[in-house]
Amino acid sequence: MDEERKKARFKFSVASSVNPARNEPVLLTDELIENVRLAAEIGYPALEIHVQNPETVNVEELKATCKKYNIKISGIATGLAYAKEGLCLIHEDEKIQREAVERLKRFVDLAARIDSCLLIGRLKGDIKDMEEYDRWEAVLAENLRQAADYAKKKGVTLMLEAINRYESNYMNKAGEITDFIRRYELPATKVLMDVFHMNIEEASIEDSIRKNIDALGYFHIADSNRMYPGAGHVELKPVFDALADLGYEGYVSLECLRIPDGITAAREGLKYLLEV
Ligand code: LER
Ligand code: MN
Repeated sequence: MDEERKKARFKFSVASSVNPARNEPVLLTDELIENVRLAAEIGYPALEIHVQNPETVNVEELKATCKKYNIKISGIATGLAYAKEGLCLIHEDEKIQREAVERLKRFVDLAARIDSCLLIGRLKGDIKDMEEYDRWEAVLAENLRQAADYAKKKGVTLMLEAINRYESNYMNKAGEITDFIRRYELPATKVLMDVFHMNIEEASIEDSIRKNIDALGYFHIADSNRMYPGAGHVELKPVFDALADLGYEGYVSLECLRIPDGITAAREGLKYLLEV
């Protein structure tokens, strides 16, 4: 697979989590170290890790395993801290907002040690009362700014994800995330685009990539049904052509459902991506 890695148009990665929920869109679900080995064996140059608490990660062991298998950690997804503990950057309880910011700082520490970035989606929470949109948007910006200032000092980038309307009730389009980052002048913060969400929210996935390319930092890939790319009906070739034409050099990471199973989906998805 090393030859395949070299000729790939993009740096591909695959999402993983230890013991995920049944419908969590991650493909490798063993222990962390075994997930690194599996990703390398399948042919991925990188692994995305979904982590609830960064302080539970054995960093030295992870670094040694990545070195052994010549693999990088493309990104650290933070959404489990919301799903499992309810941490949220716009929680009505300010104490929980502070806990969410502190957790993000610990995630930044981990990212700095393993030369990775943070993926932030569900931690941005839902706005309970849309009449108070401006107030909560400003709370999100101020809390993110604390994490982003800290990240900047440590050389880490925060990737803020545009998530579809059924999972998040504001900033569902990539352009809205770009606009938010610019208006609040958040340092070290970029946009995370996810084809699954874009297929629901954007008029044209390619146009949205073109318009937001300067802010784009990380890319999640799945097909229309959130199965591995090639298993649904999104026209993916124009999406990859747009990314390539615009010189995108970040990661393209498979964040898909385990159908028919995680390993098969990881293999089939990579096979498709190397050909498209
Ligand atoms: C996270 O990257 C994401 O895309 C969410 O839909 C996870 O459920
Ligand atoms: Mn995603």
